Amino acid sequence: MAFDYDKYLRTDKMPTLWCWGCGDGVILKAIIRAIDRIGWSMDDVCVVSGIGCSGRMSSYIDCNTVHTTHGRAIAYATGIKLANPGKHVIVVTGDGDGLAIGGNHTIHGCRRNIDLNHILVNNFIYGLTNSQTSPTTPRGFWTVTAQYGNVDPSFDAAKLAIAAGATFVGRESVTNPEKIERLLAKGFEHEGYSFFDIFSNCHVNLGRKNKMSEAVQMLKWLDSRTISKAKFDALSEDERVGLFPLGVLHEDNEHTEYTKAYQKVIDAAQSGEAINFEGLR
Ligand SMILES: Cc1ncc(C[n+]2csc(CCOP(=O)(O)OP(=O)(O)O)c2C)c(N)n1
Repeated sequence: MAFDYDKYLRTDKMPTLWCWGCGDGVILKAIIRAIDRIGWSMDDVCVVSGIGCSGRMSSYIDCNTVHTTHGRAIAYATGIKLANPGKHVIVVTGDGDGLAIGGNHTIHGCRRNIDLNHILVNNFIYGLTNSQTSPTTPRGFWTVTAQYGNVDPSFDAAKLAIAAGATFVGRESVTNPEKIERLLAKGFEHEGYSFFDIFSNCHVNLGRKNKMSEAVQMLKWLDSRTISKAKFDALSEDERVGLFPLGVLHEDNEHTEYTKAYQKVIDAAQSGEAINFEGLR
């Protein structure tokens, strides 16, 4: 039987505002299937997003949603999670939203290891505002702010999240929707900061100016840059250049989740006794 997406969607908001063939729709459906797979009640889920094409994600999912300001989704989500530790918070940002203007918030969310599920829709460009360079734009690509070709080195968002302290980090690409679903389901169930670097296609505002104006051309390009973690690990340093491993890249169940740690502050404030830091990792 076909999957009943309508059960989870604000159907009155359809069709979406995304361009035809945009990877954001693939990610939206994968989020819904991952929630369904693990059986979360939509009353217990809050989707928080920033501003950008990807920021529209919160408009379409029928649960508690907050469409916040550019670069600040993690700050809102942190407040929501601290006030409601028993609820499930999913944050959706773009690569500009989550790594440029909001890069600061992303690294500190990771450092705290707060139980947020951060989906970075990585389309390598500022999509909504028509093609400005983002922190993940590959070298040499034309953007409206790098008209001779982008000279900046780019971030590996997953490496950044791991280094900053996220305790679940994975990457998938819209060329394999089912793998995104499985990765999300695994990370959603992880207690701590789960960071998902999801490669997506923006053939309209990135591809068009870089000889990939069709969605399929961009999807082939995504496939040419990605490889399973197992295969990646078997490559030499030189062979790894320009390739991004897919799958679960990092998982650590040792470190204390932030709302659990923060409960000690609440207990201390209520009892008047000093915080007992024992047991915190
Ligand atoms: C404070 C602030 N600065 C700039 C903007 C303009 N702005 C809106 S979305 C965006 C970038 C979107 O790119 P990205 O986050 O990569 O998301 P995408 O649209 O590609 O999904 C910018 C610069 C804004 N809305 N608010």
